[in-house]
Amino acid sequence: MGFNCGIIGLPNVGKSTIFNALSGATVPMDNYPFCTIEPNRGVVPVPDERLLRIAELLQKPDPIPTRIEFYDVAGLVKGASEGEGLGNKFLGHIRDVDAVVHVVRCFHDSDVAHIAKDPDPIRDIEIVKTELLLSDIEILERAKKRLERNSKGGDKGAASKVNIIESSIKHLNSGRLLKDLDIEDEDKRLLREYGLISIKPVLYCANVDEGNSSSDEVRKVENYANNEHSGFVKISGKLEEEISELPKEEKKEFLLEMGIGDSGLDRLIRVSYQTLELITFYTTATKLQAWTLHQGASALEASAKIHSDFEKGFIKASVYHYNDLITEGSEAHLKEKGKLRSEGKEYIVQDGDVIRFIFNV
Ligand SMILES: Nc1nc2c(ncn2[C@@H]2O[C@H](COP(=O)(O)OP(=O)(O)O)[C@@H](O)[C@H]2O)c(=O)[nH]1
Ligand SMILES: [Mg+2]
Repeated sequence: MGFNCGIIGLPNVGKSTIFNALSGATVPMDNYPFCTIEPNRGVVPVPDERLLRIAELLQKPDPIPTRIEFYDVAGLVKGASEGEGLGNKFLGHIRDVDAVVHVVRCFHDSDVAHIAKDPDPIRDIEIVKTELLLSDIEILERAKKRLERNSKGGDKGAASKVNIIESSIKHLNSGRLLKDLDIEDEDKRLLREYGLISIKPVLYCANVDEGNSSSDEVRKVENYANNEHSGFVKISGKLEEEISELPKEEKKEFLLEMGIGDSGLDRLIRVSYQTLELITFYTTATKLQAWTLHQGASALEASAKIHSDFEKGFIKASVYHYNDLITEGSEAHLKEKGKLRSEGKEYIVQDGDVIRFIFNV
């Protein structure tokens, strides 16, 4: 399955509006539109300039973009971590996502109810964050009790796990997300087994009034995101929803008129992709196609994305980089200049690699 982002936030902040806008996203990949899995789950193609340039240079029509899934998680209420009705279910759903897109209301509209009269995005962020932290603390407290019992029963590994859990709980109690806890990768892998939420990457999405996108409030959210090492993107949900409902031709015209070449949605999709620490590589064998990998993945893992036969019978990968293709202009020139390399299974795939797998089954 692909990578997915859960859209979360307080009620009435514009989550569903943004999700609906995504379902009509204005990406230039007409043949691969939004695809709905369930009413609140959908897959969007990732806008990719490089893919279009490669298609031009290699004369490969109809390239296939890579995709990312978005999931509109029903609103969170205060007390969710105490397991009250919907709240608990909400937290359960976020446990399944790879990254969290946290929508923050920065728009002003007295017709749309909000939890408090005065808008205060940072307070709103912290209400949601507190529930996530409390939920993680509860999970870890339970795990700790279990491990302590096992430790007494003679399980030698349990004691060191308890240490990791204790420092995690301390970190959470100081109001910080587990994703920023500075521990060894191995220990982080251990933590991942517990279905924790705050260990996931976060992207704050400021939903702003159209035309007033650089207010103090928005800057505060951006700073907050930076301090937390989280992603940030601003978008006007309502405007994007309106654009997404226009017929295709009008959509392009409208974006040009407004001077928005790059729609907020494209940015949202792209930044989500970055937040997930994903990279893109390309294959050109039959069709030109973009594929998604985790940063640091090997050529063998890349081959497995395409076909299990590639993985089983992997011999080598013939690789060049997108930038070199742009510089040299064609694959023939790349070869002449020696920029076409042969790599083995262990090769760490780079964002922008164009790969041909050579395999034997
Ligand atoms: N003025 C304004 N209203 C918005 C914006 N985004 C969403 N809304 C409105 O806010 C209300 C709640 O939006 P919705 O997307 O359902 O919020 P959710 O509860 O977070 O899913 C709806 O009436 C939307 O039309 C925006 O950017 N500006
Ligand atoms: Mg909603």
